[in-house]
Amino acid sequence: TESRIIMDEMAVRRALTRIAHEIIERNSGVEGCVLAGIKTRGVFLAKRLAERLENIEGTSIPWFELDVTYYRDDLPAERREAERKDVPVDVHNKKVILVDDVLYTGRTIRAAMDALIDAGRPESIQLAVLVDRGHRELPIRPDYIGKNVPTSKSEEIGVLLEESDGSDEVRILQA
Ligand code: 3GP
Ligand code: 5GP
Ligand code: MG
Repeated sequence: TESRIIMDEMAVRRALTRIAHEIIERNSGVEGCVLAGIKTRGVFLAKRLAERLENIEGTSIPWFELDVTYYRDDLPAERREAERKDVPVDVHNKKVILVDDVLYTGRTIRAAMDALIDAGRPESIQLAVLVDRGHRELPIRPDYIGKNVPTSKSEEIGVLLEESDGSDEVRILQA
């Protein structure tokens, strides 16, 4: 399979730094903001954004891991029930910023919004993604985007992060 690097370590780092500044500008600071990292790699990105926001603003910002398996519309009911996890942070009246590595159909984000709304009533929900690869199947759009990568449906975005893969790199893979 063919593959090509579209973001190297510096590009990933700069994108996250830019997004941190955009979050601060959009929200006039970070008061009342909470980051929710979606399952595997979104969690590492949320943690990194929280560190940047804290460095820039000088106040700590809560972040937590969100597992949306229970809320997906494409799993059998008995499997979903087993996967139900609690949201560990009070999201009521908070500005919750969802963080994921790749945005594709939008179904994961829809599920994440369900999980949050079940857990409380956020003041608002925003979305930050490292890569937007297009092909939405729902009316969902990100507020903060690391890189827009137009793809065909047969292509895939490979995301490597230091925490899980030993280095930072984003590739486009032709299946
Ligand atoms: P992540 O660890 O980068 O978040 O579930 C294991 C991985 O597979 C997760 O990646 C998840 O986002 C990813 N994944 C789940 N559904 C799809 C899909 O439809 N397409 C692709 N390419 N990856 C998916
Ligand atoms: P969705 O289709 O719901 O937007 O994406 C489903 C999940 O799969 C999300 O967590 C998203 O990050 C991940 N995903 C979708 N497409 C890709 C891809 O091409 N590469 C990677 N690494 N993850 C993807
Ligand atoms: Mg993901």
